[in-house]
Amino acid sequence: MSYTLSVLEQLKIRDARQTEFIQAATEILISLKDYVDANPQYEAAGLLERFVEPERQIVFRVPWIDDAGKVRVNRGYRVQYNSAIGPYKGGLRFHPSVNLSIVKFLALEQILKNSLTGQAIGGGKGGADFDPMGKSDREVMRFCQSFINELFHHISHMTDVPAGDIGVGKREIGYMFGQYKRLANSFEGVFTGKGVDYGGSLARTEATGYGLVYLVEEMMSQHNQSLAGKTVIVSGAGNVGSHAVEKAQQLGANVIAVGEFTGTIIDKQGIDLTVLREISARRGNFADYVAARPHAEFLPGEKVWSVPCEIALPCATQNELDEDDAKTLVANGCTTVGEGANMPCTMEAVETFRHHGVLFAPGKAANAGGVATSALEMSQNSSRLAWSFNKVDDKLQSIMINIYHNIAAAAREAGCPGNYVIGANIAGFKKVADAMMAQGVV
Ligand code: 2IT
Repeated sequence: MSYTLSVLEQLKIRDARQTEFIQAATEILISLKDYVDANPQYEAAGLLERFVEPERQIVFRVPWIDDAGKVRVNRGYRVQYNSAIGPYKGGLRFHPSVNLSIVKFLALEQILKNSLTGQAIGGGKGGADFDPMGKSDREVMRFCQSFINELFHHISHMTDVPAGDIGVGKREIGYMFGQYKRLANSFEGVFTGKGVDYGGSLARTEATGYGLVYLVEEMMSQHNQSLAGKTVIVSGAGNVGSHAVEKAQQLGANVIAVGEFTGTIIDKQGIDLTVLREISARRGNFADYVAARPHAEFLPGEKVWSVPCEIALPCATQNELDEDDAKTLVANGCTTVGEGANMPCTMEAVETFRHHGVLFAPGKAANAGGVATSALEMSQNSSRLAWSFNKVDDKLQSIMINIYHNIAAAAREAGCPGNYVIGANIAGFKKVADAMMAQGVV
């Protein structure tokens, strides 16, 4: 059996119950198979066995007291997966679904994503099974402070720099940064996604959604197409989804539907972002959209993928788009898909898109704009400068265009032109693998 497949088989036995992690690892290792097998120096150095094993995994108790005075306990995680090319970097997710399998899959993806940005950032990810929904600000603050009381021991601006993800935005980063600063007695850029008044970067909030659209536009332009005039649907009305809608509209696309977990809004005249954001800001019900835009429709409990479109941008969460959804999209004329979330399409869905010649931009390339801009925030913090919105946005745009060309070139070199899944995995892996080779068995 090939070296790569034997490492995958071992992993499947060792971490059999970590389904999301095995899913992500399978996609990556199968993509890397020909490349790794053609470079026997990797096997001689036991490189893949080391690559798939996190450098460190921290699992910890997070006790806190709710507003009724009751003691609550959540489980916190940080997987410090790979530091070959820079300090661990990656978000924290607060969501009831968080477990070690989810954090490991996200951290593994993050290694390759961060490598693709071209910046000096290693891969990590963390979070907790805490649900910020329905909690008061004070409860969220007490939770964040308790979370940092432990995570404090494992992070620093040179070691591991967390950021946001699902359930972790400006409010949570603020509370965590404040507690870290108090314990460390040191004002450091240890988090990204901070408020701009205390070291955050302009355009970080917009970066993931904008970056997704920049990459999709570049991919389309290389196939003599563009977003202008195209119909687009988006899942997820959070930070990534709403900024993807905004940038797609700026580039002249007609965004006709947005889906989230309670249902789907269809607005053929184009989604009104002001209305959508007003509902999000008060954590309201998306059914309210129709009150402000009576010609629109709200389909409770429906996924967005049944709405006919030319471009689909899944920006919500892992495995939100399965094989049946992919078949529906293709049958309805969808020709381009860009993943704004991490692993939103199942492997069968990706295979369906590939089989039908859909242009497909995988998340580790397409949503890298967020973490790329986090690295720009780290640069600004180190130099004690704050760049203008346009400067950051220009850099983001050129990073996304570079990522597209790098993954396209890697796909061509691998003999699979247009297969950006293989391209992204090889291009991201190569830099990390060669750095690991240079640093010896560590
Ligand atoms: O999935 C991601 O890339 C993020 N949640 C952002 C990570 C970061 O460090 O900005």
